[in-house]
Amino acid sequence: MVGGRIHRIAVVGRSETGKTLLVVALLKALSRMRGVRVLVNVEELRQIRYLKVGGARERPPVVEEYRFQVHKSRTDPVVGHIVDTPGLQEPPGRRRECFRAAAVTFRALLEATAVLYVLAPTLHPGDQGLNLDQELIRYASGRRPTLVVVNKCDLPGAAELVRWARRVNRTPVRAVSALTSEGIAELAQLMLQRLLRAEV
Ligand SMILES: Nc1nc2c(ncn2[C@@H]2O[C@H](COP(=O)(O)OP(=O)(O)O)[C@@H](O)[C@H]2O)c(=O)[nH]1
Ligand SMILES: [Mg+2]
Repeated sequence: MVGGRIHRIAVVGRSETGKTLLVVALLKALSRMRGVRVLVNVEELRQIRYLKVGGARERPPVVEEYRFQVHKSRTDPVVGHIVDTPGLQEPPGRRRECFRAAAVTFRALLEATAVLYVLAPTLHPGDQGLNLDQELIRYASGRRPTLVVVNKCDLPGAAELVRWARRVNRTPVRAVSALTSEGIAELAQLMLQRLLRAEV
């Protein structure tokens, strides 16, 4: 194991940016990579997609962790956990649930060894919430390797959001679509390189 520890990659961002669908897409991409073993099977991924994508507000805010191993050699697998967070909910519907979701998300952020920060073009420059995103990206990237992901690149406004994200922070920014899989294989590879420092 590199450094003998488990790598915890927290997937953080506002609700409805597609974090859960992105986690499913990344796990699928990882499972197709040689030397990577994902401890969630295709049927379970289907279930996660069916049960957990969309409608976040109806569920109790908890984190879900998915494990994978990168085998650079037989004897020293790198162990990674992808931590799907409930996210920062808005607009505040049920306040209690929102605060709980935020608390759970912040705890995952604090415990993470690396961060995938997810934005989506349903948010847009000028949107007040982007100030919070920017603060959180700055906070995360000052302490641990961080990648900014602009999800939903199949929707209009993604290119503008990528330009905004590149202007306001120094971490790498990647545009992907968890829905169409565009950019997902490359993101999975980059995640192993930059967040785990484990190339396969
Ligand atoms: N068009 C499009 N929709 C997406 C994409 N990723 C997720 N979604 C949709 O966005 C909504 C929220 O997704 P979800 O994964 O639950 O977001 P989360 O709250 O951040 O976990 C769902 O309706 C998804 O189908 C994408 O890449 N493109
Ligand atoms: Mg979710």
